[in-house]
Amino acid sequence: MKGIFSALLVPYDENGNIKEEGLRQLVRHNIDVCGIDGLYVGGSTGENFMLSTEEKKRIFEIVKDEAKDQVKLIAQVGSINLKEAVELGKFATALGYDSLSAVTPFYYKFDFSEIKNYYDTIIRETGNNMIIYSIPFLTGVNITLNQFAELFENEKVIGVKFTAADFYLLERLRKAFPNKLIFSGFDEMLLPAVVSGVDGAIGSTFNVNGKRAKEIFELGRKGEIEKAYQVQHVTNDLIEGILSNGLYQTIKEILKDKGVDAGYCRQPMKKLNEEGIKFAKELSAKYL
Ligand code: HMN
Repeated sequence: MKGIFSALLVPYDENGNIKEEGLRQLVRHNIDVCGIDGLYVGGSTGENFMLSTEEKKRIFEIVKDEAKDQVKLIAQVGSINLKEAVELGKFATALGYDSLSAVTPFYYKFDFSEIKNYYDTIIRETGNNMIIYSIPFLTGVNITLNQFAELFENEKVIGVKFTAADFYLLERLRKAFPNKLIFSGFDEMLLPAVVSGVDGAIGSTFNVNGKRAKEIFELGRKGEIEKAYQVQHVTNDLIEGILSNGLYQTIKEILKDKGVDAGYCRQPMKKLNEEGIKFAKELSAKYL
């Protein structure tokens, strides 16, 4: 459970339905072309929080069926409907997912005892391992070092997906919990995270830029910082372009350029206009 994990995109057709064949192609592209170590399924990148329970299940099913045991699979099952999270967790566990992950419950201001109960419930009901998904800039939920310590007391909480630029907290976590898995979540800060000792990274841009991410990860771990930064600089030129044009839409357009039927984003996310598509194709030609 270490290394570079793509936060899997999901291709949707013009009506927002899952493009099953495109999803299978994308799984293959990640494994065969990008050479990633694992897939994080059902995350923000999969547009998960806009889907029905049945759609989320279908995605878990297709991905497992296509990837088999070739790479590690993490199922993000978090939902502020705790019953749904448990149902999805049981489903993914039965399919053979290596671990679950769940976003911190958001929207309402849940207190820490409620957050802890949410994780303990999913773990108790599913029996699977759990990776806390912490992404404060989207959820507004900040977990302190002491609160992480309380969550980590449950031995089934094997780690955290840490999507934040708080390198002080990251350092404190690394020192305090050498045996828990820490995955960084911002692809543009991969190298600083690797230097801070993360075990891996989970990111959206790895769906197209997985090879460079692996290089950064491996060079960084060997202490070859200068070389690693060269790769991070090119990566960030690409990411800067992607972010300026529309994150998931642009990655999907790049994937189409590479022959993957990556479809569109689901509404309310908008489509790229002609100019945006052209720009994505230029990024694809220049960087990938
Ligand atoms: C997920 O839940 O799908 C991902 O793990 C999220 C991941 O951390 C990405 N964050 C978001 O998309 C909000 C990053 O890969 C991000 O897309 C990238 O660093 C560009 O900012």
